[in-house]
Amino acid sequence: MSESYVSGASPTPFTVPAGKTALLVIDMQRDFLLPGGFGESLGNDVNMLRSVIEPLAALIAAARESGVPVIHTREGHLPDLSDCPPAKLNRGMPSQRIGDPGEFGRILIRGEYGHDIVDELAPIDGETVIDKPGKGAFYATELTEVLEDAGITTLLVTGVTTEVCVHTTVREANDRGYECLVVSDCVGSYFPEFQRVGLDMIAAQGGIFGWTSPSDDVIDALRELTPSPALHTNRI
Ligand code: TIU
Repeated sequence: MSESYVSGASPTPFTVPAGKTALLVIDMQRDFLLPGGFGESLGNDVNMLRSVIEPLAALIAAARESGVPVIHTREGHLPDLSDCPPAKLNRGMPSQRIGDPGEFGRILIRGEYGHDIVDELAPIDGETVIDKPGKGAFYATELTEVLEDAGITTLLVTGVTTEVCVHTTVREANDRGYECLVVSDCVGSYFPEFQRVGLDMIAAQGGIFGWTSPSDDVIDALRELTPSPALHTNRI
């Protein structure tokens, strides 16, 4: 099928066009998901995010099976912090700041163990990994070029955290003309009320920022796409 539908999506059914859809996996990094990383240094209970891993692993597997490219992002900075504005470095009252030595290397620094993606969701050969210094995946990255080169119009958005990097990215994507569906059980927040309201805000007002749906319905739609042999190798 050249397109399929997430029929139960809010606020309306969502079209998944074959060859024009990518799965975006935002910041599923050890520093946010494991104790001892940046998320915990900000005072958060990282266990709140771990429920995302299992459904997201299943969704990533379905995307790969359907020939839908998977694009991963990682939030982090150069070792000399030249890409980290003081406003970000000094914000809040973290027990450890970006660049400080943590349990998994220097916190949110590219190349460190904690900066990389959790083992369960590790990118496979050929998948794009976007390193981003900000909360949004479009700011100061090559994401626009990657999507344009691959002819992507539609994003299935997952990752952490719902109200910070997922929201910022979906808002950036909207202003650039992308259709976004946020997969409700594949995004996570340290705050249950932010999770609920963050998802509601996407689909409110007739889908002001896009659509939401649980992953089961998205996986059903992905399975209805018939991957051509070309699409199977269409990793970006
Ligand atoms: N603190 C928080 O909720 N999130 C971040 O700092 N980064 C992302 O969301 N990736």
